[in-house]
Amino acid sequence: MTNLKVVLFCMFIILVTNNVLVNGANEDRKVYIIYMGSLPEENYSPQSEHISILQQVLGDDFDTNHLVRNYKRSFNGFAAKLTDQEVKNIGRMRGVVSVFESKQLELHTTRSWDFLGLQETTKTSPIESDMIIGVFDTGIWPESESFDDEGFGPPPKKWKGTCAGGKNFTCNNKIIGARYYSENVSARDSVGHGTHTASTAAGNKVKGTSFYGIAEGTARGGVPSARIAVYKICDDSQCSDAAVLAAFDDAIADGVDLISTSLGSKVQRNFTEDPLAIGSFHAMEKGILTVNSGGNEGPLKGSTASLAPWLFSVAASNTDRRIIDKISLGNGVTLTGQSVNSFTPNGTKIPLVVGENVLRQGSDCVGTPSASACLVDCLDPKQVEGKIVVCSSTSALDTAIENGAYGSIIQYDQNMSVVVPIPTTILDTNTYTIAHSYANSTTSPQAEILKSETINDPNAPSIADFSSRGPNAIISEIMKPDITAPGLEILAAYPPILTPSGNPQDKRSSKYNFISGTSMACPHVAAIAAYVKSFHPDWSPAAIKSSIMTTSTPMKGTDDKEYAYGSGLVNPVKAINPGLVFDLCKGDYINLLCNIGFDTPKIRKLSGENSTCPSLTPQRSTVRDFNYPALAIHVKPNQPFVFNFTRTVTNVGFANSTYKVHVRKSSHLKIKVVPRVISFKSLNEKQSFVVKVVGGKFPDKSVPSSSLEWTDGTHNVRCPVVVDVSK
Ligand SMILES: *[C@@H]1O[C@H](CO)[C@@H](O)[C@H](O)[C@H]1NC(C)=O
Ligand SMILES: *[C@@H]1O[C@H](CO)[C@@H](O)[C@H](O)[C@H]1NC(C)=O
Ligand SMILES: *[C@@H]1O[C@H](CO)[C@@H](O)[C@H](O)[C@H]1NC(C)=O
Ligand SMILES: *[C@@H]1O[C@H](CO)[C@@H](O)[C@H](O)[C@H]1NC(C)=O
Ligand SMILES: *[C@@H]1O[C@H](CO)[C@@H](O)[C@H](O)[C@H]1NC(C)=O
Ligand SMILES: *[C@@H]1O[C@H](CO)[C@@H](O)[C@H](O)[C@H]1NC(C)=O
Ligand SMILES: *[C@@H]1O[C@H](CO)[C@@H](O)[C@H](O)[C@H]1NC(C)=O
Ligand SMILES: *[C@@H]1O[C@H](CO)[C@@H](O)[C@H](O)[C@H]1NC(C)=O
Ligand SMILES: CC(=O)N[C@H]1CO[C@H](CO)[C@@H](O)[C@@H]1O
Repeated sequence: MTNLKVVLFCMFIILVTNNVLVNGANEDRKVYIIYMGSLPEENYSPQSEHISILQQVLGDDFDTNHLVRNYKRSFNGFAAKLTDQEVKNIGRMRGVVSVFESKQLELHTTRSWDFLGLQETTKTSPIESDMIIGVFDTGIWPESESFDDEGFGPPPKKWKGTCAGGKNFTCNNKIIGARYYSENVSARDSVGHGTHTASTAAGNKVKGTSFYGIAEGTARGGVPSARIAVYKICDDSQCSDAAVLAAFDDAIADGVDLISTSLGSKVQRNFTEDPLAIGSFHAMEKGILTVNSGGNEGPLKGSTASLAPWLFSVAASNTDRRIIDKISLGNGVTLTGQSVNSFTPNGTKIPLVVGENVLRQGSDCVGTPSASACLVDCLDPKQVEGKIVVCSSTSALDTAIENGAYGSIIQYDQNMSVVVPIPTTILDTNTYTIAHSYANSTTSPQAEILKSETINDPNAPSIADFSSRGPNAIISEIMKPDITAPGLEILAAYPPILTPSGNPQDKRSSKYNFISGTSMACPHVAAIAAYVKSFHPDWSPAAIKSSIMTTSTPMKGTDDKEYAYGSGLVNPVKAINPGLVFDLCKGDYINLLCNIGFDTPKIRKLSGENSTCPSLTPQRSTVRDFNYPALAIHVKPNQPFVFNFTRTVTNVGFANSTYKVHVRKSSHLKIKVVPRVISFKSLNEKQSFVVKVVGGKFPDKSVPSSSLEWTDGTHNVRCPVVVDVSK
C-alpha cells in the first residue's frame, strides 16, 4: 500500500543504478569510482595517470569511452565503466584508495526564518554578499524572483567558477555559477527540489508570496544577500555518486564558501566508499563546510546515513506555523485534518461516497482491503465523478482525481500537510472514523471541504517523524544527526512549469510551493553557516559547526532524544556569538580515522601528506577524546559504565572571561566535569576539561541523556551527553 511518505518523497527522486552496456561488448560494465585521495602536489597530470591506469587494467579492451569522469581539481580519482574482473585488478593498483560502484542517491517560506529568530531586521554582516553557497541539487529555475540580481554587485573576487549552465540558462549576479553533471541539457531545474532548497538558503526577499493565498508573506532565504553557485547533480532519472564527486571536485576549486547537499544514500557506507564523505573531506581541508540532510528514513533508529564527522548533518522539525484543512459535514459536524488545499468551495455541499461502496463492477477489489483504500482500478468512475470519495489510504490522492472525483477524504496518521491536487483533507484514524460512519450510514451524505488555513502550533518545535535517526552506525562516539532545522511545510520558490502536487492532472502553476523533508532543513543550516561565516570569515568549518550546535535551543519529545534532533534547534542570532568553540583541524580528523582502523598508507593517500598513524592498535578511548561539540557513547544493556571524555574549547567571546560549568540534572547519568571553572586571558586561548560520565544498568534500546553548559554570564555553551544502549 502506498503511504503518504512515498507519495511525498516521489519528489525526492529515486534512481536506477547506472548499468551501462558497452556497444559491441557482451560483458556488463558498470560505472565505478576509482578514488585516489588527495592530489599529489607537483609534476602530476591526473588525467594521464587515470588513462594510464585504465590502459594497464583494460589492456586490449581499452576505449576512451570507458572513462566517464576525471576528478582532478580538488582531489584525485576517476569514474570508469568496468567489468567485475577489471574492478578487482584496478583495486590493486598503486595510488588507489577505494573502488566502488557509482550508486544512486536520493534527494531527500518562509515563516521558518522568523520562527528561528532571524527577522528581516536582524543585523547582517557587510560581507554577506561575499558569501557563496554551492547548492548540489536538481538545478535551479533562474527566472524566479527569488534569484533576481537587482542591487547585486559583480561576483566576489575570490570566485573562480563559471557559468556553464547549458542551453537557455543564464547566470546573473545572484546565481553566479552553474554547472550540470546529469544527462540533461542544462542546469535548469525540472524537478523543483533544487529551486526550493536554493531559495530557502539564499533567495531574495520577495514580498506578497503565498501558495494560492495560503501562508501569505515575504519569502526569503536565510542569507538573502549571498550568492548561489548551482551544481546540478540530479535530474528526473539520474543522481549518481559519480556526479556528486564531480560537483565536489569543481565546487571546491571554484571557491564556494559552503556546500548544501540535500541528498544521500539510504544505506550506510564506509567513508572511502561514500561520495558525500569523500567530497566533504576534501572540502573541509579547504575550509569549506558541507551541510547535508540527515535523510527521511525516520523514525527507525539508526537510519541516518549522514555519518562523517566533518559533515554537518541536519534533522527536520516543524515550525509554529502549521497548515490544516477543515471539512464541514452535512450533519453540522466540522472535522479538522491536514493538507495544503488551495481550493475555495462555493458554498454548495458536495455528495459523499465511501470508497468500498463505489467499486467498479467485477473489480478484484471487492471484499479486500484494497476496496476501502481506493487502490488503482478499484473505483467506478461513474459513481465517483463529481463526488467526494472517502478512502482509507493515501493512494486516493491519485486515484480520486484519476476517477473524476470532486475531492477526497483520506485516512492517514501523520503530522504534516502535503499539497493536494483536488479538494482533499487527510484525517487521523479517530477523526476519519467519524467521517466514514457519517458517509456510510446517512442517506445523501454531503460535505464541504474548506480551503486550508494556517494555525499556530504552540508545541513547536517537534521533530518530524520522517527525520532519520542516529546513532552513528560507523563511529558511535560521533553524535548524528548534529542539529535540527525546520523541514516541514516549507514554502519556497518553485518552477512554474511544474505541477505543485506532483500529479500530472493537476493543472495549477505556482512560483512558490510547499515541500517537506530533511532536504528543506538542510539549506536552513547552510544559510546559518553562511551567516556565521559572514561575521567570522576566518573560522574553520568545525568552529562554525560548533557555534551552531552549542547555541542551539534544547528540544524534547521523542524517545530517541539527541539521536532524533542532535544538539537542538538552530538559533542563528546566538550562533554568531558562541563564546567558546570546539575546534578541529584536518590532523584531528586524520587521528580519528587512525583510531577507527585506517592504516598509514590509506591515511597518506587521503590526506596527501606524510601523516603516520600511531603504531598502536586502534584506540577507542582516544575516539572519545575527539573534540566534537557533543559527547556520545554506545554501551551494552545492563552494564554499568564509567567513561572519560576530554574536550578543548577555544575562547572566541571576551578576552578576559571565566566560565563555570552547569550539568543538567539527570536521574540517569552522573556527570562530573574537571575543572568546574575555566578562565581565559586572551582571545583564541584554549582550555581543556574532562567529563566523567557514570551510568548504571540501562535496559536495551534506552537513551539516557543529559547535557553540560559552560557560561560566563553572557554566553551559554551547551554540549549534549547521550548514550546509545543497545546490544
Ligand atoms: C528558455 O526557458 C524559458 C523558461 O522555460 C522559456 O520561457 C524560454 O522560452 C526559453 N527560451 C528559449 C530560447 O528556449
Ligand atoms: C530535462 O529538463 C527538461 C526541462 O528543463 C525536462 O522537461 C526533462 O524532463 C529533463 N530530462 C531529464 C532526463 O531529466
Ligand atoms: C566497511 O569497512 C569494513 C572494514 O574495512 C568492512 O568490514 C565492511 O564490510 C565495510 N562495509 C561496507 C558497507 O562496505
Ligand atoms: C459549486 O461547485 C460545485 C462543484 O464544482 C458545482 O457542482 C455547483 O454547480 C457549484 N454551485 C454554484 C452555485 O456555483
Ligand atoms: C457501511 O454500511 C454498510 C451498509 O449499511 C454496512 O454493512 C457496513 O458495515 C458499514 N461499514 C462500516 C465500516 O460501518
Ligand atoms: C613525504 O616524504 C618524502 C620522503 O621523506 C618526501 O620526498 C616527500 O616530498 C614528502 N611528501 C610530502 C607531501 O610532504
Ligand atoms: C577520569 O577523569 C577523572 C577526573 O579528571 C579522573 O579523576 C579519573 O582518573 C579519570 N579516569 C580515567 C579512567 O581516566
Ligand atoms: C584582564 O583582566 C586583568 C586583571 O583584571 C587586567 O589587568 C587586564 O587589563 C584585562 N585584560 C583585558 C584585555 O581586558
Ligand atoms: C509531535 C506530534 O504531533 N506527534 C504526533 C504525530 O502523529 C502521530 C500519529 O498521528 C501522533 O501519535 C503523534 O502524537
